[in-house]
Amino acid sequence: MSRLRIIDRSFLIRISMLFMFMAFGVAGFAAELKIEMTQGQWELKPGLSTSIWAYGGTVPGTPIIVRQGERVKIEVVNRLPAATNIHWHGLVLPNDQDGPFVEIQPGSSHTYDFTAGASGTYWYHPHLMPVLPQLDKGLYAPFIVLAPEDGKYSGDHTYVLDDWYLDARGKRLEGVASGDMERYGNIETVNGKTEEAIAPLILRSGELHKLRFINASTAAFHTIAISGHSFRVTHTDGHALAQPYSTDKVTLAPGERIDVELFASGKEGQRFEMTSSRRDLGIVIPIVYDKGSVPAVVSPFSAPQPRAYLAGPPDRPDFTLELSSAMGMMGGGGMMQGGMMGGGMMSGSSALRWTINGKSFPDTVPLDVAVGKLVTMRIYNRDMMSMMMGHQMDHPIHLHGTYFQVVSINGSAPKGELWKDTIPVPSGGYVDIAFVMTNPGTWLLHCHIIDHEDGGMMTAVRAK
Ligand SMILES: [Cu+2]
Repeated sequence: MSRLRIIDRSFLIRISMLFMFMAFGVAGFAAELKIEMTQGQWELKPGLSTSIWAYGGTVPGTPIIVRQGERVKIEVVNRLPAATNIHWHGLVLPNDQDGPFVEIQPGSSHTYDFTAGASGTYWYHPHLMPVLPQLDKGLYAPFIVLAPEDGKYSGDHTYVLDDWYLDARGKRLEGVASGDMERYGNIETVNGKTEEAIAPLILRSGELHKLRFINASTAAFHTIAISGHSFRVTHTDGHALAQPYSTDKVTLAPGERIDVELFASGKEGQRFEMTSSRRDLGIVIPIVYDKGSVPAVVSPFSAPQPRAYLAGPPDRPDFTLELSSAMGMMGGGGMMQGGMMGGGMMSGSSALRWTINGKSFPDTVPLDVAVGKLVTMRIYNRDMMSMMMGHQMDHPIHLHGTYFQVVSINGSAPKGELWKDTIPVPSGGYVDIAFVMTNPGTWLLHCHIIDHEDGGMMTAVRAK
């Protein structure tokens, strides 16, 4: 088991990342990177450590920061006691680089080799079923593709949100908490730290900072509010908004990312904070004003040209999916090792399974689409059983292989074009999405609440 001195190692990784970026971070050149997946210990705050699986020994794991159009070669070495793989969430890649169908056995390595396309905030995590026991132990990290304008901000900060289900000494608790149907934590972290261990954001009056929020939780939605300021939301899931908007809080479903601008309107010596709506679980990011001020930095963000596939909900979508749940045996093998075991979900030999059009993966019916052709899809969240059990929830649906336009939420078009790769389908409601698969292959569409994904709420999209 790797028990390296995490802080020193983390520092070295960040320095070597910086060197890598300086040496290779130029369009046309390749970024080469080696990531070891190891077991270890991680300090969430002084006096509270827990066992982790991690990319490069840290939580979040080694951040990958490249530029648009840059070739990326990543050798991943599996020093974990289980087979695993990496999915590059949100990146549009050739099918064999996407991850889910790769298996990296313990002791072996695998090299991913692809070109980073559109700029944006992405992330990476395991995608070998069951996903929950791996992602939940800390296997996640940011993947940032820089846009030219990103360098014009006073600072560029990534905040990866997560939750942990631990006892008072930091030991992982198994299954789900009493009364829960998913694995929710009792401690929440930002960038692997909770409470007083969270680093403050240092601002100077007049600066304009870019903040990138990533929700790496397996089930928890996170709402982060800011005091004394507003966020200007510029990107969702890495895609620039046609109509950026201001708000004092943002909510992210599992898998989602939101980029905001933060204008430092405060004064030297003032203090503010960004807090979770579940503040008592530990996420409070102090905002501290440093000495002095700078001339007000103007936003380098410019809204993209319109590129909508559709103006409103389609009359007859190509595909209609209904998200639900059912009691009964899972299809396929090995699916029940996920979050539902040991959490009171088992009832004799049957269990709650999560379904798309009445079936659980791998028995779901694959969706056949043509490469380069527009596909319209309506996704209903009609989970009557969960509603009857007082368990209404949105299902954040993630599509691999491309991104999609959100055409409607409950029949209403969003204000301005909205492009995403993960969309919460509201409880009792529906969303319309439209997309074009640009690369052939078998891709996955699934709920990013990992208990639901492992429990069968997933289907294949076969692009030919
Ligand atoms: Cu779900």
